[in-house]
Amino acid sequence: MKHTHWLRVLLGVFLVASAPAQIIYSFETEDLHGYADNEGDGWQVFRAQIGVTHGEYSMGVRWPENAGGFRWLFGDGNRDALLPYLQISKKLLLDATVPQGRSVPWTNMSVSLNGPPGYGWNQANGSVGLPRQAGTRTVLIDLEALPLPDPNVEWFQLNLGFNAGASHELYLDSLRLYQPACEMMAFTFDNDLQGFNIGTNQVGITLSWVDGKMRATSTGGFKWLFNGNEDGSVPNLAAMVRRGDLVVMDVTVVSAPPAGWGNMIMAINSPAGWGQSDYTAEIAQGQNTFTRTIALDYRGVELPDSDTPSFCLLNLGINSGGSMIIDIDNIRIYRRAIAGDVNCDGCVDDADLLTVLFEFGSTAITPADVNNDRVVDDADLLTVLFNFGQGCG
Ligand SMILES: [Ca+2]
Ligand SMILES: [Ca+2]
Ligand SMILES: [Ca+2]
Repeated sequence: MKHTHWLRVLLGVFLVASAPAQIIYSFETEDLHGYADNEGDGWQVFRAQIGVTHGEYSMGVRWPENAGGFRWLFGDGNRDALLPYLQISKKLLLDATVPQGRSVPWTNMSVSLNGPPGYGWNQANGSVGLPRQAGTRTVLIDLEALPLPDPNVEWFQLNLGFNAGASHELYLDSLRLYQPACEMMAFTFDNDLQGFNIGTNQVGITLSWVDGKMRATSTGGFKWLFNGNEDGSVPNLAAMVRRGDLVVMDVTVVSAPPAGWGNMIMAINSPAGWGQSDYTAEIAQGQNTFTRTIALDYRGVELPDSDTPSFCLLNLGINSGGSMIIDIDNIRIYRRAIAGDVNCDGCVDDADLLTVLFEFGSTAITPADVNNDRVVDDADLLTVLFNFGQGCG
């Protein structure tokens, strides 16, 4: 008996080797947490094995043939599967994969929380950019501005509204909590613009330092916010971007573009080349002014091959339908997950081991539950031990 138990534990360690913790929805069940339905409108929502980043399945979403457009997918309303997570964090991450051969001009997602009368329909301001081209990208869903219901509410849903400018196909997995512990802070704009400028040939854009933030005032269209000359920028930026996947920042829409849309891309410029990301984040929508955290996934771009290249710059490209003013603050790099790195400091060591030991037996939602099965036990301990030393030194 004991033998098979340990064998199962060991297999578990290998299966979850790169799983990030604190996953809300993994899309393993047939009903996909309620999102699976078929109303005969040409949309297909199905359990799939493409773009799997946790477990064995993902959720496939296919737009009707030859048509873009918008559709809501409603969650199953299982309060206890959702609310305890949002009580910890209202910032979420979701992996979204576009299969080979697909691309669309634009695509994004609206998000709402929904409960019984008294709570009702609460929709986040603005939309979240989704990947347009083949590959897996992680998107950040910021629901901080939305209230949570009374914990005893009868049902509680997270609804996702998918939109695209042409027929699209996406595979979603690992809806999980954003972990502030994984942030490496790069630009806080405490005293100045930290090297950001508009270059010499651009017109219709100004940058200014306002109250510890970087303010971009654009007349509209596409503009670069350059991160200085080759000797500029943050000294340890290269080391950070080499250990991360996402650039995260707080964006305030001070004055919304009259045409109702604004978005952002990025490029990491180093001796390795101009590494421009193919992911587009939405930053403004409608006539609303609001603040939220956005993320730009830069997987796939050329990164410097050492922590101390001669230069490493983070350039941001903003685009809007007409004049727009935004404030940018707290640009940080979100660390890539290392299996067993419970405290997300980039190294699997005693601190991670001690956290698992101190929380042993806990059934709480905690990073110490490395394999995300809602109990901290020997499987989590073994993952830490098997990966001991990873990322250190
Ligand atoms: Ca899954
Ligand atoms: Ca650690
Ligand atoms: Ca566990």
